[in-house]
Amino acid sequence: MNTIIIGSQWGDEGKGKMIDFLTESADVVARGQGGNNAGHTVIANGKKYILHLVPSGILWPDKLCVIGNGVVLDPIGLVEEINELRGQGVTITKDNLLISDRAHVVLPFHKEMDAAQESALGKKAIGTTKRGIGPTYADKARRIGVRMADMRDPAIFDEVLRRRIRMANAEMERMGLPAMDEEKMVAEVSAAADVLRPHITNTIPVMHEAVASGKSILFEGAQGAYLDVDFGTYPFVTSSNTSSAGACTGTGVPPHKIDRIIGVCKAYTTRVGAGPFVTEDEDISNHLHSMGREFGATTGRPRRCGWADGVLLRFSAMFNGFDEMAMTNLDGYDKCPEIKICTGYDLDGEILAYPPATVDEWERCKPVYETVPGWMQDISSCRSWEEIPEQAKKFVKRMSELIGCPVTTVGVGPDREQTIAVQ
Ligand code: 2SA
Ligand code: GDP
Ligand code: MG
Repeated sequence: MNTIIIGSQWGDEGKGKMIDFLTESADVVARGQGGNNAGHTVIANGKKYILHLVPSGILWPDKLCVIGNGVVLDPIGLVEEINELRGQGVTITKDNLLISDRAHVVLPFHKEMDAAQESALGKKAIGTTKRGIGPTYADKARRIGVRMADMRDPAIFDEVLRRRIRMANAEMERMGLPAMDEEKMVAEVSAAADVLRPHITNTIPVMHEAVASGKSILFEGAQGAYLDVDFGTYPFVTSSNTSSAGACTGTGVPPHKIDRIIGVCKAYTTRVGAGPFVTEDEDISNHLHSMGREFGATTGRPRRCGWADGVLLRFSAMFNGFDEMAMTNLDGYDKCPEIKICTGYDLDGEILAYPPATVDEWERCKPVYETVPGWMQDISSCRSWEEIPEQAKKFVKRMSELIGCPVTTVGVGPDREQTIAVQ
């Protein structure tokens, strides 16, 4: 069974937790896009782990983790992450963590360029994580990128790195930015390359051999569907294909080898960074933040919060091809006497069933809500569908109808055992 897991909203739906939940029955866990802008929280055995580049499968013994060709990889960031995980007792070796030789490398100047573009945009800034993601994918598209394969031979890497840094410094000068210290950058990046070198390989045959021998692969999506550079709230998006198709281009596994696509959604909606958000609501934002919830796992920024959005999820299910949906954070509504569900977008008097294409139109959309009663009780200790209150069950069923695919699990808390199968 080869399964793709995709965030169906704007990221942070709880993919890390769902992936961890499904890893038990998987042999290989692979990432195909994004970089260390991602933050996946997993709480296992009472310990909290936040993963950025390393696939969540690393927390299980005997699982193979693959960072695919579609990922943009910050070598310094990855070494830090590996060291942190090792400090928490996680075993990471060249045998359980493979890195594609085709993955593009995020260099320190990419982060500077990311920050510079954000400040140049002023009020129109995207609200990026400033991890250099956009500039690195731009290098890939401009065909001037550095790839992990270039790291294999230290002498060649030194040459490639210096050439790219000099080009970047010329570009920085044109942008009116100070040049970066070439020697310092070469030393830092080369030190990280020395640590990562044993992990670099052609991961594509590894994936194909896994498929051929009947092993189960879990494709771990990062960010969310509406941050997809093609389908999202462009230009308020990230620079990769966060939707299901990105799993194939990002790992080299062909589409017909995929058996199942699972969307992950929150019972409500969140977004971090700027851009349109039709169901955004100050009351629910304040309510969730007051409980210490909804802060960025990478940057610590408070996430914007809003009501459940059927329009968003219906379209997401369409372009991702969800077979089923895993709904997390149902417990976020425990203290809400009423819950609003958005069933349509009102754009200048016309009710849209799907989101519009431009930010200008998105921003003019008003949510059409239906209101359902809440359950007003703590559901975090529920461990089976029978224990879930009737009003919560009705909410989940209504969401399934609106999305057009079944919600098969609900989350009532961040722990591994707080995921319940819907009956
Ligand atoms: P970027 O840095 O170029 O990818 O930013 C572009 C947009 O993509 C959003 N983005 C994210 N949205 C949600 N979660 C992300 N990961 C972290 C988390 C975020 C954090 O897990 O909480 O800690 O702030 C993530 N990564 C990128 C970003 O907000 C921009 O809207
Ligand atoms: P990801 O990027 O999709 O992996 O999600 P993040 O880890 O960035 O954010 C999801 C947050 O919700 C994390 O703090 C999780 O621990 C938490 N979480 C996931 N599922 C649930 C749930 O069902 N209930 C509660 N209370 N928290 C959850
Ligand atoms: Mg996250």
